[in-house]
Amino acid sequence: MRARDLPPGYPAEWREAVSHPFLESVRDGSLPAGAFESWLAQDYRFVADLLVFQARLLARSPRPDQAVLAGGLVAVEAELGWFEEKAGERALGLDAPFLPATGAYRDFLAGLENEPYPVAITALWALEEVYLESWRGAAPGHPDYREFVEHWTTPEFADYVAGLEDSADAALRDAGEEERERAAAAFLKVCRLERDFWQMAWLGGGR
Ligand code: MP5
Repeated sequence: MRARDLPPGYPAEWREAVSHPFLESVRDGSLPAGAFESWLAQDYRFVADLLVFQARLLARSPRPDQAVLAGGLVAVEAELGWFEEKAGERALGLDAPFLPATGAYRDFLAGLENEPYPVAITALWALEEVYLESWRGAAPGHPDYREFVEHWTTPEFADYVAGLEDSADAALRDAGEEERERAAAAFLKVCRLERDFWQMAWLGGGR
């Protein structure tokens, strides 16, 4: 099993993770302001949790994966600063309480710490691949949101996701059957959490 076989293996779940009215309205500018604000604040919470997850994953990663994971960790910390800056420019608050979909994602990331490495690295690749694909689908994006589309569609971000894919592939190659099954289950769970996250943000806009 290779990481790239997972999306075509679960086409309906993948489609729901990477396409949503939220993203369509980022593209055409019809996004209700409340939906964007809700997404921004909840994603800031998510990224803070992701940083903790990645730090712990780095600590147990094999030597060949350390460069990509250490680079990713630095990027995620910088991303928190970027969120703070963007929220400040728009006078939006980032201190919203955790909504259920964000809390469910937090629990999932925490649970991955007890999963074998191949499962956790596959999940990390999957959630980054979802963002790459989702924001590519929203490109070029309405001017109000273009910098967000650009943030997750740069060649550098695509290279990072490709690096994670290589790490996931190497781990899955050495994994046993049960670990591979758990990795596929984690992929599926990421798809559902991502779908729920878009939906949560969308409903935050009062839809
Ligand atoms: C990512 C994200 C990508 N920011 N939010 C969700 C809900 N899923 C995935 O992570 P990153 O660190 O922003 O590339």
